[in-house]
Parts: sequence; C-alpha cells; structure tokens
Amino acid sequence: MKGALIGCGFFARNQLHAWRDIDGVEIVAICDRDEGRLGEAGDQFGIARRYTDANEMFADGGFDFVDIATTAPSHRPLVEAAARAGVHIICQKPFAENMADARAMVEAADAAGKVLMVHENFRWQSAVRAAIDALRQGVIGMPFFGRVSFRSGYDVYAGQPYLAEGKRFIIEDLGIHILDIARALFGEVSTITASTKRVNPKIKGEDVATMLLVHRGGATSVVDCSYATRREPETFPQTLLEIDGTGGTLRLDADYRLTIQAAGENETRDVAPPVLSWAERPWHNIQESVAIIEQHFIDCLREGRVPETSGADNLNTLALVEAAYLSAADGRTVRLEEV
Ligand code: NAD
Ligand code: 89V
Repeated sequence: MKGALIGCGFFARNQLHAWRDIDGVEIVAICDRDEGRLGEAGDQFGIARRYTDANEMFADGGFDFVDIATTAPSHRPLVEAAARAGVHIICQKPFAENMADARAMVEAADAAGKVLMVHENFRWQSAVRAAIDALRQGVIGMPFFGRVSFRSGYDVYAGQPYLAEGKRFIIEDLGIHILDIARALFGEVSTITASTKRVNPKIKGEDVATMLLVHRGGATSVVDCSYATRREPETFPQTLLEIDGTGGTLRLDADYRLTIQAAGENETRDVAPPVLSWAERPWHNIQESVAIIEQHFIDCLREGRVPETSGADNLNTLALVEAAYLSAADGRTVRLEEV
C-alpha cells in the first residue's frame, strides 16, 4: 500500500517513522510548502518525490492514501483535495477549526467513497487502552464517575511555538485528546460545563481548563487539563484516570501504574509503553500510539472496516471542544445539540 504525507513539521517525523515500521506500506511522496523542512524529511526518510504544492502531488498521484500532518487551518482544503483525488485520508487533530468545516470534510470523503480517519491517537496509547478495554469488559461494572486528568508544566511551546499564539490553546490542542478519552471510556455526552484560565502570561490562549461532562449512559466525568502545573514528578504526557464503577474502581496513576479493585481483588499492573527504536522519553507514550493508530488505519483499509476514530466519530469529540469553549465564554452549561 502506498501513501503520501503532507506537512513535514515537528510531529510528522513520528508519523514517518511509524509508517516505515508497518509491513507492506511505503510513503512514496511528501509535501511541505517550506522547502527546508521538505528537504530534511525527504533526506532523512529517503523519499524522492517531494512537492511544495499538494495539488501537484495529487495530480501526479500514484498512492492509495494521504496522511495530512499539517495544522488545522489547512485541513479542510487538503481533505477535500484528497477526496477529489480519490485517495483514503488520515488527518491530524484538531480535525477542523469549526463544526461546519468538519462536517463538510466528512461529507467530501463519504461522497468519494473513501475512508477518512482522524489521527486522534491518545485513546490508542497502550496504558489508556488497557483501561478502556477493562471498562468495556465490565471489570468494574457500570462506571458512574470518572476523572480524566492531564496536568503538566512541560514546555510544549519550545517544539510547537504556534501553541503560544492562538486565541484558543489547551482545550483545542490537548483537551481534545482528553475529551476523546472520556468519550471512549464513558460514551457520548449530553451536557458540558467548563471553566478556563490563562496562567502563563506569555501565551494568548487558555492553559488551564476544567470540564464537567454528563454522559448519556449515566456516568459523570471531570476532564481537567493544565499546562501550568509545576509538580514533581512531572507526568508529561501521561493521562491519569480515576474511575468508580458499580463493581469496583480503576486507577491509572503516574508512571503507568494501572490498579483495578474489583470482585475482592486488588491488582496493580505496570502498563508502561515500550520505547520504540526511534522514540525518546517522555514522548515514547505518544509515539507508540502513533504506530498503533497507523496500523489500525491500514488494518481497516485491508479489512474494509470503519476506523474507531473515523471522521464521523470525531465530529462528537470536536463538538465537545466547541461546547466547552461556549460554556466557558457564556458561564453556563451547554447541551451538545447546541453545537
Ligand atoms: P508544524 O507547524 O511544526 O508543522 C506543520 C507543517 O505543515 C509545516 O512545516 C508547514 O509548512 C506545513 N504546511 C502547512 N500547511 C500546508 C499546506 N497547505 N501544504 C503543505 N504544507 C503545509 O506543526 P506540528 O507541531 O507538526 O503539528 C501538526 C499537526 O499535528 C497539528 O494539527 C497538531 O495539533 C498535531 N499534533 C498532534 C499530536 C498528536 O499526538 N496527535 C502531537 C503534536 C502535534
Ligand atoms: O498531542 C498534542 O496534540 C501535542 C501536545 C501533547 C504537546 O499537547 O500538541
């Protein structure tokens, strides 16, 4: 299976490494409007076909899917161009800047009969996945309370300077992953109440968000995110979990320690992710999930399945982001139907 990648920036290296490890897959063309980044990625990964214009790359063709690794403003035109070119699509998160664009992208892929998956990888992290699997197997009964928490003081702005520039920051960039994990654990949401704060005076958006979600299945969850938390040990980029169910409790604590107390048993497991050959701490957790989600995409294409984190599925995650910002701006609880 042949692929092309658009956007050779900070994160795309992980995506290119992971593609190289998947059997039967080859990235045959890359594109970036920045010639320097294009050249570096092409040289590092030995990819000869290089383009500064995505439309030229689509016109030349010769690939089955495209991996869009650019930031959100370019996602809609690139997804629509990919659908016109008749290739399957993976698109990085945040999928779109607003719901109208996201819906149009899902419709474009549907109309072309092509698979569209959002690179929403946090729910694919092996430690998080171990918790999702346990919950889905009913190990702690019906969950009625959850806390999904990401708190860190890690300097994310060094690698991704654009994160300091946007009017929106933590919910759109990071909270989107944590809200998606809450959906994966507890299902769809009826209402959300959010408050936000900017602690770091050097950035434009919010770096703290606290959100209360009422899930349709009956659970209530607290999703809390911060990039202004100075504490030791620094847990970046771990998502921590506390879940209470009718038959027990589940905790995913710092250092990837998963504790399940149910049916009279109290078991703590080390669910630390491997450090892949091309990965480095502390990013290895995220990097492993890139490899897992790319393999999932390829498996779905080969087996004719819809990816778990499809474009259509991700509309519900993006709706949580929009609803959280609306809630924080208006100081009220927002029903998801409103967005
Ligand atoms: P970046 O700015 O470092 O890289 C983006 C690249 O895309 C740049 O080199 C830019 O020149 C190129 N580009 C933009 N528009 C283009 C276009 N129309 N045609 C060709 N090239 C274009 O950004 P990044 O930090 O690599 O982030 C990229 C995306 O990945 C973002 O959406 C970000 O939120 C996401 N991201 C995801 C994760 C994750 O774990 N899923 C982690 C980090 C970043
Ligand atoms: O995963 C991400 O989207 C990254 C980070 C972990 C730094 O928030 O932008």
